[in-house]
Amino acid sequence: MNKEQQKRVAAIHDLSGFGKCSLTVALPILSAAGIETSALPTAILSTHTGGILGYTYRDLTEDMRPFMKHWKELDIRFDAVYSGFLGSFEQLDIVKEFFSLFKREDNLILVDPVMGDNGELYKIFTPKFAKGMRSLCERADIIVPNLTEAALLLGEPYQAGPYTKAYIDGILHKLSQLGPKQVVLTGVYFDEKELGAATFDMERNATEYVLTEKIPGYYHGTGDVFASALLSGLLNNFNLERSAEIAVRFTAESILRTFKAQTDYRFGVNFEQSIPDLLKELKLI
Ligand code: PXL
Repeated sequence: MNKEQQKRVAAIHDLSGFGKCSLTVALPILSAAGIETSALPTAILSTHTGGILGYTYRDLTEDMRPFMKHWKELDIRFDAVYSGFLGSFEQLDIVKEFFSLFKREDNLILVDPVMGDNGELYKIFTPKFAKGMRSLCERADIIVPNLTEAALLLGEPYQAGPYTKAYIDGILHKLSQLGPKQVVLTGVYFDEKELGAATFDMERNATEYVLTEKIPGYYHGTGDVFASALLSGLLNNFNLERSAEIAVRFTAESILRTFKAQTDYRFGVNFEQSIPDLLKELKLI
């Protein structure tokens, strides 16, 4: 690939108008990181579904295949395909088709298997959906689940933390056995002081932990902030471990700013004002 050529991502997520998550997080972060981002919206909601009642939900399943077909006709090539929140079994099938159509030797398929957090499924999902999501993860190069999603993918009961290294290593290995060569697990902590991510690279048989100070409270959309920053690192040619470090730092800084401002935890984190620091970490400025 021509080194001067800008990288391009296909981001397959919902658009939640308020409450920062999915596309309203992925687009600004990837764009700021210098990456062209094409959006394939799976649904349009007034807000995300996490703790906010009365949201509107317009399903866009019918539009997804025509989007995909048009992009293929235009011969658009992607350096990464990045999927997140999917609303139905049919959308899982469509995204699998998308992967088949746009997979290339040298591109990256990243699946964030958005299904739940804190041991609970998000309201719109059923346990059966987890099986479908597992078959999508089988086709990914890299997956980015939290510990709730990891348990759902593996068909195991959720375990609350703090965790042991043996438990986390076991989860990482089992997830990589599903198919992805790289796994990044979020929400990892071994004590109440620190929290972060664990990475596993199957080809190098390498496991790393990236932990940072734990901030009290639960903040919505942080999985999307993390995965978008991780992909920004990978597409700026940082390795898995360094990209995870960049993403942990960016997410933690965004959470800390939100915590200090005492913003409603459901509204998402202030990642926007961490972008200058992200760009420094990415050596873009
Ligand atoms: O951040 C995950 C997410 C994405 N999209 C929608 C959601 C959620 C989590 O609740 O509801 C619509």
